[in-house]
Amino acid sequence: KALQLTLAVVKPDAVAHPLILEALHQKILENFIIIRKKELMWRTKDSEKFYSEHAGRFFYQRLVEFMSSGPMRAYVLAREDAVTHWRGMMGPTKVFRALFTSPDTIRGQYGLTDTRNTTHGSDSIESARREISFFFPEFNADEWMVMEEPRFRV
Ligand code: DAT
Ligand code: MG
Repeated sequence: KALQLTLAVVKPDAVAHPLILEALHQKILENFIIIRKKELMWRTKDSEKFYSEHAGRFFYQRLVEFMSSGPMRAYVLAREDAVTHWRGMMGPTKVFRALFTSPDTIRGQYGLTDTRNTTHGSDSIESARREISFFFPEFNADEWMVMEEPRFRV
C-alpha cells in the first residue's frame, strides 16, 4: 500500500514548552517517516488566510491571534493512512471532549483550551495537499510520490 502524506503542526502553546515539544517529536518519530520539518512564525495575515474557512466564527479572532503569537513547528509526514492516523493521535478539537473521551491523545494530555490545543493535522487527503503547499511551497508532493515514495517500499 502506498504511503500517504499529511501536514502536522505543533502550535505555539506546545512549542513554548520544551518538554511537550520533545514528547510530540518522539511520538511523531515512532509513528511516521519525517519528510520535511521546519520552524516558522506566522504574521496575522498568514493565520487569517490559513483559517479563512472559520472567518466570522466566535473564536476566529482568538484563533488568528494565537496562531501568530509565537513559533510553530511544521512537519510533512508519511505513512499508510497518514491523515487519519495523525488525527487519531491528536484527538478531538475541544479540550474537554479530549480530556473525558480520549485522555491518552495529544490534545487530551497536553491541550490547554479549545484554542490552545497543541497541534494541527490535515483532515483529508485534499486538505493535506493544500496545507502542505501552504507551509512548504517549495515541496512538490506529486514529484515526491513518484520519485521518493517507492524507495520506502522496496
Ligand atoms: P481541528 O484543529 O481539530 O481541525 P477545526 O478545523 O474545526 O479543528 O478548527 C480549527 C481550530 O480552530 C481548532 O484547532 C481550534 C479552533 N477552534 C475550533 N473550534 C473552536 C471552538 N469551539 N472554540 C474555540 N476554538 C475553536
Ligand atoms: Mg481543521
